[in-house]
Amino acid sequence: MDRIKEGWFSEIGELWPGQCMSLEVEEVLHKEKSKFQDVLVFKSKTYGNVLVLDGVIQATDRDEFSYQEMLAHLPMCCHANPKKVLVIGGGDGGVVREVLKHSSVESVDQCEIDEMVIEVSKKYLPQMACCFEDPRLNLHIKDGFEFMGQHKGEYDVIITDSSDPIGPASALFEKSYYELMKKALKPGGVVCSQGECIWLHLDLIKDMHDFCKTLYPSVDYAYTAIPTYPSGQIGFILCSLNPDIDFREPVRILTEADVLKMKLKYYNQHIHAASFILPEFARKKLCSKQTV
Ligand code: JA2
Repeated sequence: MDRIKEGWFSEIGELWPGQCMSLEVEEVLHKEKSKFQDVLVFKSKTYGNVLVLDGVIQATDRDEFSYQEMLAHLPMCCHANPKKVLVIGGGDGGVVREVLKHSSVESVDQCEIDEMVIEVSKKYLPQMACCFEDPRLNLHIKDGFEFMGQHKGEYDVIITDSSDPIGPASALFEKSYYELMKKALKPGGVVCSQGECIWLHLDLIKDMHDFCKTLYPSVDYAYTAIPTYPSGQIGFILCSLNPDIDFREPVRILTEADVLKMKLKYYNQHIHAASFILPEFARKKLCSKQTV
């Protein structure tokens, strides 16, 4: 399907029926089918370079920091001393870039299924793919679900930076994956996953929130504003085996000096707390007992 017409890319998809985001295209930089998906990178008129997988926008130069910083720093700041971190997916490199800004981190395993995503990101999204040579990073080109099953009690923080539940990432939205993550965590560990959007996927979020609560004593949901994801928002599901954790109150507060030193453009201690405050329709749904 050709998604570029008359110089505009349109993100048409069954997960957001009846609506789409369009970006004006200056130049197509890369178009290829990988083993897993269609990979497209184009230079847009006003959002910099854009990575698209199977017709779905994954990252743009202009607004990626909103998603990458929140997905990384929400869980990292809720752990007292995160040393060993696992990132599933995230082949653009942005989340690893953020994780490595924490000086407590000794090693990061990253497991990305599609090597082509990493290769095109190194070439066309260098501000994201800037840390693949870091000696603390161990890169695995593998299926994330399988990788998770092979690691037990190893990680302080596990971050799942996945595309949507249709396509190669679908298994990462299932209960069995959250069971495997639970086993892969160290005591007191924290997980944080791409959690879709309350305007479009509240049923899916409710379902995940419910099954997470059967597995973990602490579960919460936060979200961020990002213009190029459907409906302009995307959320994060946080879980921990530590029953005393309050995700809304980070155990490590980044000072203004930290924020400056880490070159953060979105995350700070105030947005951390604010990101968990849901509008009433979503708060009510996630609090309610029924699973409908
Ligand atoms: N972007 C990615 C990724 C995994 C690999 C490379 C880029 C994302 N996960 C987040 C996508 C959010 C999708 C919103 N419709």
